[in-house]
Amino acid sequence: MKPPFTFRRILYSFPIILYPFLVNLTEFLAKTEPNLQKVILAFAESAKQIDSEIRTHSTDKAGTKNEFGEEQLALDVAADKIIFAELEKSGVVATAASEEQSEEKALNPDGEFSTACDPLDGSSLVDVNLAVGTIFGIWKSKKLIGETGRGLVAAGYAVYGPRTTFIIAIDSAPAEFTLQENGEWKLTIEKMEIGEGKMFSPGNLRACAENKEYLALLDFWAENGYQLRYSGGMVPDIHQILVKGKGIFSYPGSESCPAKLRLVYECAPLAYLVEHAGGASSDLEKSILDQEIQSLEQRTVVALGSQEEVERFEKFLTV
Ligand code: AHM
Ligand code: MG
Repeated sequence: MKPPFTFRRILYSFPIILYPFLVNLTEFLAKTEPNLQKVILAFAESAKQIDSEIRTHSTDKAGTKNEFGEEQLALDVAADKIIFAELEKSGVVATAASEEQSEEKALNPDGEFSTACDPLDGSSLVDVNLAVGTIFGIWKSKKLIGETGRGLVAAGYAVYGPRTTFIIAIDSAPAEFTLQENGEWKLTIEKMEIGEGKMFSPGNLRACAENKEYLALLDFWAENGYQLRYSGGMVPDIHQILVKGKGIFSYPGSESCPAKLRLVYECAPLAYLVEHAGGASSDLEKSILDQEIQSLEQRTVVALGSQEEVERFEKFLTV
């Protein structure tokens, strides 16, 4: 079933000259609780600065490793600094965590929110000039441990591609804003919805050598006329599902190639967006949103996208 015709299609057909008349992010957030607006705008402002860094910064290694022992690019470090400076400036964030740092950072003792982010997801794709992104989740609590994705009050991401876009869901279907030359974010998709459709983004194919169930599912997709769309960046891959309104992203594991995506920085925020668009998420037992955050390093098997495809993922991989 295709997602219903929505206002978003009308926006797509707008000539670029009419963009100045479209709603901007600040106007869109007018009815959102003021302090939550501040956090969202801090991430939106960070995205603008990160976008500019990506366009001009070198892709050199920083000579440091993150919490997970992965080599950091100077860009990873720069993106992380930008976000923490903006969150601190917002004055309403109690605790912030980032994939690039080992511990949660206390920002403002009176703050009412906790945030988690992956400042530059897919940064190894920057040198080949593929799209990358920033992922974030916002909880109304002073800490992240013990929370689940159900406690998110908003989540979003930015995509740095041929265009720079900012996607946000605040207890409603995600909306897309596009960065204009004057620095404004203009609403370009009002409501993103996921229906059913034959498109797949299969991560971690290396796991197939041991995970024969995953191999069988890939065979199913290949033999049944599915369109392969995989970029190597989780953000553009999920964005594609949200914009096209169909498909699945999967990243299971095997003994020697375990699932590597992180619950708090990547999977929970993206599951929130996908589920608010009418899609589903799974860790093979339950919705990603029901998984408790026990540590910031927690990794999880993940499938996100069309409900029927996520069910199929569970059916094939549950043995
Ligand atoms: P990163 O946070 O270190 O950039 O890794 C996350 C990325 C995702 O964007 C992408 O889906 C995945 O890693 C690809 O993984 P693989 O290295 O298995 O291709
Ligand atoms: Mg990442």
